Amino acid sequence: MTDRVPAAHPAWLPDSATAVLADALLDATGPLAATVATELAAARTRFGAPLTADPAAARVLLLTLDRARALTAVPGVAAAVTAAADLPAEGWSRSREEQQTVVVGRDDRGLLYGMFALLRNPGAATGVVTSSPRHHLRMLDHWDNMVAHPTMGAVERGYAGESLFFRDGQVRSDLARVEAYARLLASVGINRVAINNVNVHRTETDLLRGHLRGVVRIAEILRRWGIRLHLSVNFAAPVVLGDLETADPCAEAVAAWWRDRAAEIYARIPDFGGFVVKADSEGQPGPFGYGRDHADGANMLARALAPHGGLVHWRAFVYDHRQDWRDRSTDRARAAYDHFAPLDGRFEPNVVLQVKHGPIDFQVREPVSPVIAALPRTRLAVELQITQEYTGQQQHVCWLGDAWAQVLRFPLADDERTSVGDLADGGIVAVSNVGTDAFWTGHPLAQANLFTEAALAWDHTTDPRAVLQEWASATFVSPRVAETVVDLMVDSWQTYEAYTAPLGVGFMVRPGHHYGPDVDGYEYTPWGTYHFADRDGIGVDRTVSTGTGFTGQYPEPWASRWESLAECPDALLLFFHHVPYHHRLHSGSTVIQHIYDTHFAGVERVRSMVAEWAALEGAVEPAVFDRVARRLAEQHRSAVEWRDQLCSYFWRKSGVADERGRTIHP
Ligand code: GCV
Repeated sequence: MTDRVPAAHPAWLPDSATAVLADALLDATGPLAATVATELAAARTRFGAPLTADPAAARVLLLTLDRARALTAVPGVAAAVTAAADLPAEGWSRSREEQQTVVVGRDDRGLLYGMFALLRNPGAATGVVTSSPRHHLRMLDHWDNMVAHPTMGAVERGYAGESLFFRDGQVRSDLARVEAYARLLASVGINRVAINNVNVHRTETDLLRGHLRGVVRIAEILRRWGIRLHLSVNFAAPVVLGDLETADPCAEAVAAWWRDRAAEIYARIPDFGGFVVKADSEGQPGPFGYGRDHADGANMLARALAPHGGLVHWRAFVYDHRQDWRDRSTDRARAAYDHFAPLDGRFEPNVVLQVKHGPIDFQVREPVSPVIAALPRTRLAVELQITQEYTGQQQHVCWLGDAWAQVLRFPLADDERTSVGDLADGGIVAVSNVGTDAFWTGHPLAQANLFTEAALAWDHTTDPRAVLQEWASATFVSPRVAETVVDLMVDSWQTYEAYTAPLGVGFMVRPGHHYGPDVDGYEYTPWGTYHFADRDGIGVDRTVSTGTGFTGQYPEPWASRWESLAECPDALLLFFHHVPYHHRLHSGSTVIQHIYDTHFAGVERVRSMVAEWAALEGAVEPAVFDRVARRLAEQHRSAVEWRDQLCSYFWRKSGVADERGRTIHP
């Protein structure tokens, strides 16, 4: 038996899965009922099952709650109705008996999600199950450019081909792939997509107006799958597009300009989601240029969108990217809190502050961002990165489910019960890892990251490893293949961390593209990303007592725990403290020995991953087998490079030999 990852559909929804819909009966209201009907029609065309009009005889019943209530005499319906009645919007229930499966959506969107859950797992056990989202905003951000950027390409930090939406400065004329993508996203419950890069260059600035016709075409497709479209906007758009001489958020002409844009957009896209804004960050324009603050900027845009029901996602990723590396008191980790915490309470209700999960930038390991607990009167979304910028760029297997679950479950608030996920009342946003690549994500196994992120955005308390299992079983028909894939992936984040970034230190990557090791690559640059390794030790002192004071931005108990060298967990040690190489970790090892041991162990683990995959030859479709095998070979090569460079670097710096006498290049 072979497995396949088809290009036109996500691997977890092969055409064969839709067979279950061939003899299904639909009775539903709402705009998305038409989409469900199309799925049924496609399944019938393909599998040719007879159509039954008798609900009692249909093997599968797909109902919205309002319709289901009239059918409670049909076996299974009453149980599903009872289960669905108390669910929030977008939820669904499923009752399954030997002969019949009933899916009831709380609304049409819930029905769509309930239908896809059935497709993903057509052999689910009998009984009643329900599912409903903890987050109503489940959004993907695309960092797609309309014109390929000279250094960043068509998709900034994209590792899966070109943009699905744009080509040569235009919205693509053929959007068939966008339709398949929207279906893919609906199948895992994503309900909002920002289609363009937060770094908004000249051509993309005109998506608001000159390219609006194309945006409308994309929005129409997404709408069919329950997805609202958002645009990233250039804060200086009124100037860039040549209409005004200022983009001052407090100038009435500027506010009026944005009101006009909003009105124009909503006239053509009534369910438009809103604007995403990267302002005063890494060279993007913003309110600082006019002596205003971020609340002034965000609120001006929010007021333009409010009459239409739109949102402003205002990013908190604001820091000084022209820092002097000689100045050890300035700490990039502090920046977002210093800028935004004082603004709590000043934002309009339709502003969502979008905060990266860690204080620096999607490193392999960071503590959670203190900003997430610092603005209780502000709607806040947590931003994750599915695209593997710092985690192997979809060349390496690096399943991030454990990492994200740790972040989202982290009890950050000072009551020690409220998790990061609970604090994300503005939803979960993630940077997409998808492009025109035949497998969608470059590395076929990177599809698991998209699948897992969506599951955690739906409910951050979900067990990520169960999600990985579900993805593997839905993707690979053979249980042996699915089992091997899970085994190969389940600790792949920990493995990646082992051979790259020890103990919470970050940015030892090659500058610019961020692939591969370069221990001092960022050490003397203006980007604020330093490790301060010298002959005696390594790490950033971010304590209040002797360092940058960053630990003081956290609520208790975290402020004290991370301030204390004795209590700080090993995994974050070098993020918070500068310590000598011989410092003894909680694990019993020293810092220097830990660096050597983890790097050697990480490479060994990659070697075993290569072997595990090789054993599947013949059991997996050749195109998938080859793509993964080639990438695993690159992962191994790269892991060896990481190991050798880091071990040599720290041996040379410290002069401390490896206790185990392994080969370290002098
Ligand atoms: C879209 C990091 C990335 C940039 C990205 C930025 C952001 O700095 O390297 O490519 O820009 O984050 O999140 O805005």
